[in-house]
Amino acid sequence: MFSTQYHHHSLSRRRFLIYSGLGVVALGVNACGGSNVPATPLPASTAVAAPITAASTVTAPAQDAALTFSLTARATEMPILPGAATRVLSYAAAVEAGDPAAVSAVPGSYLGPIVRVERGATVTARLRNELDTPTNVHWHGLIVPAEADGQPANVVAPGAEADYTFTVNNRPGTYWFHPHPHGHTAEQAYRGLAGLVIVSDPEETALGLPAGAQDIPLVLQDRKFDADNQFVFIAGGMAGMMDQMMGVLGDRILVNGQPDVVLPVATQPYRLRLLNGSNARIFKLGWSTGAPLTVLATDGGLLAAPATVPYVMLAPGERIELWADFGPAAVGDEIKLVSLAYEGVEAGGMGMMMGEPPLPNGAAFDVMTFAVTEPAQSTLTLPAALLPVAALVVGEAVNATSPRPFIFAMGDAMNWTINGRTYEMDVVADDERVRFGDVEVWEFSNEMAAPAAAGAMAGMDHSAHAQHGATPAGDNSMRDFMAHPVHVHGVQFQVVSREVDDAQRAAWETVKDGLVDQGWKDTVLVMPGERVRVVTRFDGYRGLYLIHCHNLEHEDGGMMRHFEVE
Ligand SMILES: [Cu+2]
Repeated sequence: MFSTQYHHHSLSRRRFLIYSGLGVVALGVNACGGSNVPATPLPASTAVAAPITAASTVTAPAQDAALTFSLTARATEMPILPGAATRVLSYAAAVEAGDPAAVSAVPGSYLGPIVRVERGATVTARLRNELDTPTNVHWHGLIVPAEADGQPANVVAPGAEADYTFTVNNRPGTYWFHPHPHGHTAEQAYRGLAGLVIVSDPEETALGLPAGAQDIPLVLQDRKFDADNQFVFIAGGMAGMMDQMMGVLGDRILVNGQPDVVLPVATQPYRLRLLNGSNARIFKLGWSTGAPLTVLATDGGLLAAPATVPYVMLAPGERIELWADFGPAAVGDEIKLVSLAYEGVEAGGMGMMMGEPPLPNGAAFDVMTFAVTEPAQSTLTLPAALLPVAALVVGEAVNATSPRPFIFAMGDAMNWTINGRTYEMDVVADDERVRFGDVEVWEFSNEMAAPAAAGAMAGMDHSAHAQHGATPAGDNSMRDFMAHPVHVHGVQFQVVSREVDDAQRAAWETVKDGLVDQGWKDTVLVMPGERVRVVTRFDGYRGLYLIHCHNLEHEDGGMMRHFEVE
């Protein structure tokens, strides 16, 4: 039974306080842009053939194989734009034991490596920290022991090294890894530290999906560059305050670390593995032809059957795999992967006053181009069925009728909170404990104000916003405008339901058809005013894990909590 009660907190005064704290008096909350506006190209499109297929031509090692590789985090520089090279952070990797082909670099990119393993393999990653700050490695989406999960409490000092050892138990799919030191995740990831783990197994191989050079990982990221081609992480002044609140948004779209990517393809099907490795950018991915997208997999691997959707929402941390058949295209055709316009996630008039980012969330832009350069004969056809997805039944949950609530909201001090709390490295609250083996329903609510703050403000009148003219219609007119991609460590979950507040519904309608919820997920986009229920079974490992927002500025800003499986 889904509760229809929505918490109409008295948010108006709170919003006023937040913005007046930023020196903003009046604001409009009209979201920018219309939906499904044709994408416009970014300026300065110089065609670069991305050297990304070469990395995909490797076969996975045998099942039950052991793989040990070093992962050295260090500062280096990389040519990205014409002119000066860009100072980046990057992992260098080398296989120490096992199949040397299991770990491959992404040529010419700060990203990588790509690690290919079969389910059942035992992996040891040896992190060497050559940065001047502590770092660690989180294996996003992989269910690994808590001590190998790369949590903020377990960091590796500069000059030190540490091993992460785990067995790969996940379903075939696309996973990734990145640093997770508290307060520094956003900057380290932004400056380049991220790689992929691709899991396969014999059942998947038997499906005969596009493989080798037709199996292409594509890491989507946005970056901001200064006049000397250097990454701008958090800008100064008002723009910097915007970055801290909204998350860092860049106006250049990079695919596998390259701008303006034009990928040559032949007239045959491809498997595209997309990761949104951005800090705060949320893509609404579509084809420039207007054709629907065929989805093979989401975060937790292959779906039970391919799904056809008009577009795909891809929030930071999420992965999606597409079947892209260029068979019907002609040599000479160029087909773009674009991000379409959507609503609900920008601050509208406030953004204007504070210096709206050049490419705000919700704007339309090109992501990359597929240039059909040669004919090919392919006998591959899209399988009608992929891999079984065992449905978790809500009725089996220990809390089927009373989901465990997680309220994602801004707290008193303009900080980011979950259930009114910010991250505490050594604390697990009583209501953050889970019994090993239990099935639970969790509810992620995206609200404007944290519960404590909202309670304290109950009964306050609305004169503040009335006096300052920020009064679109109605009591709940002071809308939440932040999306929170919620990531849970140590599990994969299934989405049970989504419900959205009436005041946010119109904006939500511009994204809802791209929320691919039918498979296993580890990161779920929770739009403004939305409540998402998920069900999961805590049968991986005992110990401390994390739930946090994967907008990395929100995460570093405290929107993260432990939970303990015990
Ligand atoms: Cu967030």
